[in-house]
Amino acid sequence: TAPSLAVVGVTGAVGQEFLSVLSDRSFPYRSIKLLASKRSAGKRITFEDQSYVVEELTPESFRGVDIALFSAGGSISKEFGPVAVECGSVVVDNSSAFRMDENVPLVIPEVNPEAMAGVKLGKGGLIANPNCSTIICLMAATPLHRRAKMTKLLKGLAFSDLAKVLRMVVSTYQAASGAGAAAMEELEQQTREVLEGKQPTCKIFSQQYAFNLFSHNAPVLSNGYNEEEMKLVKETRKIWNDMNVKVTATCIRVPVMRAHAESINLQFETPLDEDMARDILRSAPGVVVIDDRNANRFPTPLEVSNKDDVAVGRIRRDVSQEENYGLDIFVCGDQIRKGAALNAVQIAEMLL
Ligand code: 2RA
Repeated sequence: TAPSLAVVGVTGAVGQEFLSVLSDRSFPYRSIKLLASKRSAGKRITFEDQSYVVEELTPESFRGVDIALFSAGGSISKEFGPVAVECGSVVVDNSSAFRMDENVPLVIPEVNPEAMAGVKLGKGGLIANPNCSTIICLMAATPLHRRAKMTKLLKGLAFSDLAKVLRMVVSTYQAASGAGAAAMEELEQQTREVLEGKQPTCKIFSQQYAFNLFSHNAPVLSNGYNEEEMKLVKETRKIWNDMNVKVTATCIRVPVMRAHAESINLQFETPLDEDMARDILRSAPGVVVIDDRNANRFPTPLEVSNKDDVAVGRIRRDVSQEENYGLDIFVCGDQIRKGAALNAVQIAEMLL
């Protein structure tokens, strides 16, 4: 029988996208519970032509729930995730609460589905959704990291010649949606205010966002990186199961509504030329290549917004590195969809 579902944080940007994605993909369910804070309880939401009343999240909410999709912040996940697992639910958590827990799989279905092999419906379990900038980055970088090995094997080179990414340098250009619906509203409001010559209203961010950009608003750590950058470093190593890969990142918040853009530089263990890279990306799941040099047409946030696929372009050999040992690419992906809700629903689909 179809699973019973619960969506925790249903009134947020990702919560709403969970519903859109579940419907778009005709996810099978026998019942669905829409859960949110006391403040949102009582609201009515129409989902698939049915009217539902949002219920207040309580420890009893998960009785009889097979799959619970969480996107209500780390503290809610920490408080209610284990309660849901105790009730026998499988939790797919979009927060950062459990991502680095060694017992919790951190999964991008197109990248490391094997990581969640131990989680079964009916037994209870917890799977973490990676951070949006990690998902968008690895959707493009992994096929190159992994398929580079296949390429070598296809050419019959020795197993020991296997290629892999030794070092990845990522610069992100992150959309307002990553800071929530209120940040998207603030960007829109500030843009109007600035155009009308008014003082911009700054509530979510401490500085003007419209016609500006700034270092990501996540707290800065003692090593000078912010939490968003260290998520990319740590989550990549966990997802690739490679504690030696060198990753560094600079995460920037830019005045774009809901799609992240990322410039990625890759250094390989053995050569991978740009034509091979382009071919690999063309056949990579969940990836579309937009790489038209003559027309100067490459991925843009607007073009990927509300779409499932991550777009890759600017595929070129890194001229600062030895012949074909380095590659530069530019990636755009919808932060709310593939960066959060779609990835989580795809994880849920793997439980069916
Ligand atoms: C951001 N990655 O874009 C965060 C949201 N999860 O700020």
